[in-house]
Amino acid sequence: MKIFYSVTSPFARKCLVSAHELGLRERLELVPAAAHPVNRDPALVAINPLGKIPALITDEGDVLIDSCVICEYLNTLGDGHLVAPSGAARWRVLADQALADGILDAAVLARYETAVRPENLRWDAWIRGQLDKVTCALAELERRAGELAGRIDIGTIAIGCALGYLDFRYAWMSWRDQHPATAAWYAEFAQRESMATTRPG
Ligand code: 99T
Repeated sequence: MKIFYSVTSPFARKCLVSAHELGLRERLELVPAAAHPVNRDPALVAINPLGKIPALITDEGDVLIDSCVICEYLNTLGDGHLVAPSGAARWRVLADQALADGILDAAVLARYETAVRPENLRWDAWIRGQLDKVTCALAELERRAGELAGRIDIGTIAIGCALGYLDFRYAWMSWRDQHPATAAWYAEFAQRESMATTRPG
């Protein structure tokens, strides 16, 4: 299988961490890709019309896009322990993934607003709105941090990748100061080999 990725993409990291936890990491060939919302990479667009990473080409030649879809696929190739098959546990895990991905969607959009958009076209209120999503989601995570202990699933992997992205792009936020329970959980989770070997940088 080939995965189009970049070391700075938290969505691609979710897939790499999932593959590692499922014992599939060696089956993934990493293809670096330059995803950009404006300067779209034609080689990537040929695989994924959205021009986004991650994108996966399976051994059968099928293209799968979006980290949630790719992680579900990897989960079915492995022993399936990252997503509970049914019941309340399934919805908890998927809802946690959605919350973490929502943090990432907002954080990546705000990042593009400053890193990509010309300064004279920036809209500060819009950036603040995106970052408020991050703030509100972190508060919700802190309320439920006690439920995360001991869980290795697509929900906790996504949360770990979201917190890692905040450390990488938004170190100035110092999110740990207001979220000690989340910080304590993350300190342990980030030591997993799957997380340590995929740290952005
Ligand atoms: O928006 C674009 O055209 C290019 N952006 C991406 O490909 C980002 C890279 S994160 N990926 C996504 O937005 C994927 C979202 C999708 N729902 C999924 O796969 O889950 C790069 C962040 C950075 O380098 O700071």
